[in-house]
Amino acid sequence: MLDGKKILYSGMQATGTLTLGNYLGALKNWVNMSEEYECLYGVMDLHSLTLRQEPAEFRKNARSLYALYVAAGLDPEKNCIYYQSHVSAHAELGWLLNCFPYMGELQRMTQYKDKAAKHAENINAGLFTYPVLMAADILLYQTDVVPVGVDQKQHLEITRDIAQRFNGIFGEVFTVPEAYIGKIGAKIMSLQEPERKMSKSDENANATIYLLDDRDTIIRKFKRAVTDSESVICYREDKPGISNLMDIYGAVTGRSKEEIEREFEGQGYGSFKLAVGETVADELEPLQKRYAELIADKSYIDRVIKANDEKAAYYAGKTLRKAQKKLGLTERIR
Ligand code: ATP
Ligand code: LTN
Repeated sequence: MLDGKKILYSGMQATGTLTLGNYLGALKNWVNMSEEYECLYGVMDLHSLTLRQEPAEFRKNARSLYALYVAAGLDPEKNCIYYQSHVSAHAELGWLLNCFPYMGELQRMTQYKDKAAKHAENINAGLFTYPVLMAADILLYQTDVVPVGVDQKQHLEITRDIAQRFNGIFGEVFTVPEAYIGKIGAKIMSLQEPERKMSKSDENANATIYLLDDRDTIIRKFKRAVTDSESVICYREDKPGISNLMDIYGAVTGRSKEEIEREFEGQGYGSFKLAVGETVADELEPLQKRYAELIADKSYIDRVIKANDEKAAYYAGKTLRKAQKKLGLTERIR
């Protein structure tokens, strides 16, 4: 516990451009929770290396991610927003923790199975031990709560298992964290194949709303969203397209399914899709303006990155040293 508040930790990979799924499943919740907790948010650039990155573009994406966190409403002077790769304790604790989970446990991870199937030409060891580095991220800061989309639930469970296994052998070193998964928006689906998750890496650009898409593009993508042949707006399992649009609308406006059904009773899909498109465009407009200002203000971003890197390194170093000592590694002579 820092300053009497509980600790919140989360992050995203610094790959590609953020989507509406990342925003509604994670980022928006981070902003809503940021007052109540002492918060740390990482730009997870080490995790991004499990897929090949083009160096110049990768560096730009990482910076863009940092600016998007801030543009979405996270204050870098109140919250610790930093680069994972700037705090070497992540890689160090990652190694120590690698010696705790069993191969079979990591083999069960669905993200690993999905990514291995998608990138059969590059199933590297980093892809396999990805969840262990994620556990290190979280455990370094004695985190109480980790807000993520539902796809990360399994990684949180293995983080808890690793923490409990370590604590069970060596005494209380790590706080055992809880996942926080929002009630709405935890799984935004593709606009073109609503049975699949909306993803940054989708090849069909119409399937995904990017946070930096302009208003016309957003409205056009919603107009083209795949739905069904009925024309009633209601939330049902056999209507994944409409249910997804209702989730999106509900996550942005805070309205319940029943309220949305009532609001659009008797109206066709065309006007519903337009309303969702306009609502999303309105929600993203201030974020986009702020983003453009931030990206142009190099010295401000550089200053907050530096201050926060140092702050993160300080807290992480404490936990790392505690873990090293408990494991019996010889302490450095100072
Ligand atoms: P990719 O799809 O390319 O693997 P990603 O979009 O899942 O990447 P991550 O960095 O892995 O991006 O995820 C960042 C955060 O956004 C995580 O908390 C994740 O749970 C959440 N998230 C990602 N996609 C969605 C989605 N479609 N709906 C809700 N939350 C999501
Ligand atoms: N695996 C996460 C990104 C991530 C993360 C973390 C999230 C890396 N380390 C620590 C929360 C806490 C993902 O969203 N794909």
